[in-house]
Amino acid sequence: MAFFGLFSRDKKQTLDKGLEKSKESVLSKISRAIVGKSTVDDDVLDNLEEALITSDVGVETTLRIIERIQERVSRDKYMGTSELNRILVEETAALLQENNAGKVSDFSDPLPAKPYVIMVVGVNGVGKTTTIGKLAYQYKQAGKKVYLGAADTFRAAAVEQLCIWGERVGVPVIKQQMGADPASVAFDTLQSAVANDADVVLIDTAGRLHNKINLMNELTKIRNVMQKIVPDAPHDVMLVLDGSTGQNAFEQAKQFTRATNVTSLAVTKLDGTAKGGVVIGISDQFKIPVRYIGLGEKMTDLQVFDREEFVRSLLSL
Ligand SMILES: Nc1nc2c(ncn2[C@@H]2O[C@H](COP(=O)(O)OP(=O)(O)OP(=O)(O)O)[C@@H](O)[C@H]2O)c(=O)[nH]1
Ligand SMILES: [Mg+2]
Repeated sequence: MAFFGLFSRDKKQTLDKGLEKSKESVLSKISRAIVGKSTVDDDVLDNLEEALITSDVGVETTLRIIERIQERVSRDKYMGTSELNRILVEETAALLQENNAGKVSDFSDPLPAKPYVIMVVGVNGVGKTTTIGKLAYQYKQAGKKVYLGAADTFRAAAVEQLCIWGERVGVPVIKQQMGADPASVAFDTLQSAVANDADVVLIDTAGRLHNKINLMNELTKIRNVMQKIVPDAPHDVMLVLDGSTGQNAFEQAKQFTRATNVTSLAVTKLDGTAKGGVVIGISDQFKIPVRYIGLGEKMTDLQVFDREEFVRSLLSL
């Protein structure tokens, strides 16, 4: 079987490198789970359960994985521990596949609307602006015309930061002064995008969860105002989560998806953390698909999330 058929070598190397710390951590826990054991017995499964939970996979998802492994072990009572890793990878990948059918999309795929409007949301510092910069780069590389909207008007530095990304990637940024009405910036952005025949619009927003009601009201207002220009905008509301916060990212996803209509997820900062297992839990537990993962600060450090590749990279010996 060609697992890496559609997946270039480069991409796989970036993924492996980005997940290095998480992989080291989870595999050392798994090897401790089986030390001194030749067959997969209840002790081994208990230890494996602990290894996955402490690797931020989350309790519910871990129990689902263990249950699947148990089922296989009950069919093969003398299953050796040497087979455990292969079975873990297979069952975890199958679990995620079950939950989120559909193919992995790519930046060069045709978009379902023009302009296709993506509103990016999430709490402070999770990587919204950086993810927008990386997405702009990828879409541009794929030959699409991109517009950015600086609707985070909360801080002057926020507008500036998006403008730096715009210059770096070579795409226009629509902005107003700090403190301006974010909905008005979004309106301007869509107007320019439509007038200039843009393919993709990415709207940056401020993330202040300490004032949740205001934040949600602001997002609703941005949405309503955009619809005056593009009636079905936003086509995607992308929630950005900081993967290095582990279970906290999970909690944020729960809260946000309850409060606003999120349609996709991006999990950032998976490089330099040992908590990458959280992506498995998030991908299993939320009906909303994880679409992108962030593996560093550079514009090339973003990947379309491929469940099977991710599981293989993180969990394979
Ligand atoms: N290592 C690493 N750093 C990242 C990644 N994504 C973002 N960052 C860094 O995280 C920090 C915050 O990123 P921003 O993009 O400014 O986050 P934000 O959500 O826009 O933050 P606010 O605008 O303050 O709400 C920056 O220093 C980024 O370089 C990633 O995938 N890996
Ligand atoms: Mg920002």
